[in-house]
Amino acid sequence: MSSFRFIHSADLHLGSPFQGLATKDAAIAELFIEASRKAFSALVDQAVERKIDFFIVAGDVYDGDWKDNKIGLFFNREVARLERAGIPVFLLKGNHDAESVITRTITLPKNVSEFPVNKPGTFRLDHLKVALHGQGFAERSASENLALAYPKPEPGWFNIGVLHTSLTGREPHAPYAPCSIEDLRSRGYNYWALGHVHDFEIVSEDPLIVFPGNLQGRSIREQGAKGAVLVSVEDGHMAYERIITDFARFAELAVEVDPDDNIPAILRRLENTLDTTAEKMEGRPLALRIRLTGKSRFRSELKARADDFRDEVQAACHRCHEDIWLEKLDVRVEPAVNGAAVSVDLLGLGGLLPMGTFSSELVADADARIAEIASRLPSGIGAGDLPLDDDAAALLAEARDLLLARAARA
Ligand SMILES: [Mn+2]
Repeated sequence: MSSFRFIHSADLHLGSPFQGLATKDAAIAELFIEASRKAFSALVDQAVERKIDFFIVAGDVYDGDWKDNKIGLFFNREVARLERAGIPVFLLKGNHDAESVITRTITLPKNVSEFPVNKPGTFRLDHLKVALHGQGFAERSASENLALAYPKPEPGWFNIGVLHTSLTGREPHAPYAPCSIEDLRSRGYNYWALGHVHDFEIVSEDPLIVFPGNLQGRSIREQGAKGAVLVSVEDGHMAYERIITDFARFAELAVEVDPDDNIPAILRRLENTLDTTAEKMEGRPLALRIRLTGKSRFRSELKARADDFRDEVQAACHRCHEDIWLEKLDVRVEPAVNGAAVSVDLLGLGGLLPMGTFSSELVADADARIAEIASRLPSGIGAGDLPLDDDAAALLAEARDLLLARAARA
């Protein structure tokens, strides 16, 4: 067998909507919006610099249908750089850029080969003795086990299966092209280049079955370092390394407050905890979700002054590092004493608001309203299990507490 190197990437999601930061700073928002494209450009730079032999994208190049040709022009420009470097590119359509989903086209350079969507196809690199097998998605959802129909391996060659799948299920990813590790193993290939799951995962070492994850985190659901995988094959022996490509990062931090912490004390406590967060950034801007937990005597003050408090938390982040941006402040503190109930009784609101657990009718009604809102959100945002990041009961509790805190101040 010959020696060669290739890059396995997936889930570029070019054109993905940006899911927001607490900051209203347009320049910072732009930096996060641009990050997905910059991540792909950085990966192309690496491919050219390291003189790899071929490049795989295992589905979801695009996040959805293009609203104009801008994203197609961008992709063409980048893969044309690979063509000028003599690097072939193999594309597979995933659920987000299935044949039926993308209605516009831009002619791509000749180095780009795309797997068929109606049956599995094979591309051969004769000089390397490498065969790539794959089938893309015709429709947004693929419920059949595509892997089982993949062809027999080319004997004596290095065989790669390219597939967009969630295997036997990877929450919260939709269960498309379901298959087991045994199904993949049964094909007798050397490497499985998977896509669809956005976290990096080595599913199996023999054969090597890999999810590279996406190139850039796009929301708080996609935390930590993101990138692709570089695979080196020397006389049949495989080695892999991650190439980290993200330009901005998402992280979460939970801080437990003390019941007697007033607002300045909470901010000091937060600042002390934030010191370790800077390590997660590795030179990148960080979108940080901060969750405050525990009990507090100052809870109603926190709720009533939510906007000012959020800005104070952002300021505390910037005192630790100029590039820590608050993605969301999630205040989950419980009252240290039952202060809220006292103020309710004073105003005579006690009978109007449900104070304990909410009735199932109320939760069902809230769920229906959330589903209605989620369906109107731009593509992708409402697709998760919890489109508004919390379940209906938590959102109802938040609304009730906000009302009570405002009433207490009135
Ligand atoms: Mn996908």
